[in-house]
Amino acid sequence: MRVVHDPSVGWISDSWVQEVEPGRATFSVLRIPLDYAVSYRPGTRFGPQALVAALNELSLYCTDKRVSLADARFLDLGEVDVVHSLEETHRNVARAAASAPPGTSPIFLGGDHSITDPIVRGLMERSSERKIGLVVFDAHLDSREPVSGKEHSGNWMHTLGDVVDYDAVAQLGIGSYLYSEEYMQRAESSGVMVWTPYEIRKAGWPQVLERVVDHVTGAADCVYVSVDIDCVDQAFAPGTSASNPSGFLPYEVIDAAFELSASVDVAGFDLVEVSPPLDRLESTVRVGASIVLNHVAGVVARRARLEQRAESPTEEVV
Ligand SMILES: [Mn+2]
Repeated sequence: MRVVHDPSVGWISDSWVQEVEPGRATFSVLRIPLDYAVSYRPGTRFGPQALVAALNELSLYCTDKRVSLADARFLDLGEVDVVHSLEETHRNVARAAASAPPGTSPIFLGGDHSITDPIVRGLMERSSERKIGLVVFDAHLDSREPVSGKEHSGNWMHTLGDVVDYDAVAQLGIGSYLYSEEYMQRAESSGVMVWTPYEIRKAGWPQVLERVVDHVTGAADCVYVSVDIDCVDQAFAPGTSASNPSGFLPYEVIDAAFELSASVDVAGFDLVEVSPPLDRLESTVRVGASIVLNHVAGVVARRARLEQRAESPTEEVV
């Protein structure tokens, strides 16, 4: 069945462009259909196309935050070339991230979580003068030691340690009964700020996000945001390789994506681990698409606030 859109609403599907339009908030979108670095069940190679299809069913208005995305444009950078060698594929990812057009805010649609390592390296090359911190939403620490010949998506946080300062990293959503005490201690003693869903609910989201932003921006100039959809509870996001009970509710991550991007300079954003073959009623991919758009809405809101401040510098804009 073909959905007929009311043209007066304004849809994401009408906002995909081939060139940067001056004056517009433009997001460069790169699709990375990779799934053979996944640690458990494959299928994320179908994530990017499903996410784009889900995005195309959405309008350009964020009702929750009353933010219009009418001026947002999505520069389609296409798909990264995924080849049999993971090393070569990662090189392609890094190259593509490094060449995201200046002035655009890059969004990466995965794909398994192994892509975050080469993306961050590529973005560091793209703007080498700025130090990048990380805010990661994930049920997993992804800090395992790489095992030769068994490279998988569970060690990118470990491998990024040679270029990222862990004092500028926060991981939100780590699940219970997935790691030993030693893993948590190692993460926290290396400088990473770790929050479990339970701890966040006890402390309150606004307070936690404030502390996360303080932590990360205290040691970095800008922030890369990575969202592994398995941070969302398996009741809402079953379509992922390693789904989890006791994860976040969808709206918690959807809202946090907005609040973060509205308050800090985001160097790039990824949404990974959506696996359509494991999904049910497209619920996982729709949660993922909403998270992506709330990130977009946050960037648009921050940009509008900065422009307003530039126009009336004497006024205090909160
Ligand atoms: Mn994960």
